[in-house]
Amino acid sequence: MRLDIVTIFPDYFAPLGLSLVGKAINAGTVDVAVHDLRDWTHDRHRTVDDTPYGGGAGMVMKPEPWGEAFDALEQASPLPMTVVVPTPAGRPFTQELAYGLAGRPRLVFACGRYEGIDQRVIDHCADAYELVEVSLGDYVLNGGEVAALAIIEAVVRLLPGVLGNPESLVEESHSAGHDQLLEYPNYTKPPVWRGREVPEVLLSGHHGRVAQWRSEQALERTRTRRPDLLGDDIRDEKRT
Ligand code: 6GU
Repeated sequence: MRLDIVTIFPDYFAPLGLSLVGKAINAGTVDVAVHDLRDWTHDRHRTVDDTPYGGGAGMVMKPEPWGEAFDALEQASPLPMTVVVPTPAGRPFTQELAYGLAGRPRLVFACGRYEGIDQRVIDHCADAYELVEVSLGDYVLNGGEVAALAIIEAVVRLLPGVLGNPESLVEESHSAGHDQLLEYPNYTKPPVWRGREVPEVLLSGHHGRVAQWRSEQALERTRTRRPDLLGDDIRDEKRT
């Protein structure tokens, strides 16, 4: 998979060289290029923003540098582009959307700052490429950079060969975000830590009871933290 990131803060993406994504880059599973939007400006101040038509607070990202950026990226590779615009006004990012993006050959992240990007850039991308506006949730970040990092990590770990143990993907596909339950709590050694004991059932060696306990814990957690993930029937069911 090819990833292009367009931003006025290329340094935000240094962590892509670390951990799992870094390994995927070194293995050649993903090819990442980070681009400074200001490279497509032509004035002395490398201006990327301007005041909003109609008035109001804040600044809007000018269309011209974005247009040149997309033209240049299009020229650089024949792979069809899926443009991902992180914005709190986007569609909610879910595991299902991560799987969808993981199936695309080339993702181009357009990271906006200020009050956003001139709408004509978004409309142009919808016409010329595949466009997905994505939100991480109902809160506001200062720009798309941190959101793009999160989306990239969620997508790259789904690519074939990236996770050490593909079984963990199978388990996840039955868990949160994929219409099931939150994960049960996990424990490791020692059996007592600062007076807190590991639940006895986990030490029992009784696989059937362990599985039963875990599914109860997962259901109870989901009921209290994320009732929206449960159907009305399960949500209202009497606890046993
Ligand atoms: Cl994807 N971008 C920005 N700028 N803010 C956000 C967001 C995305 N998701 C939640 N807040």
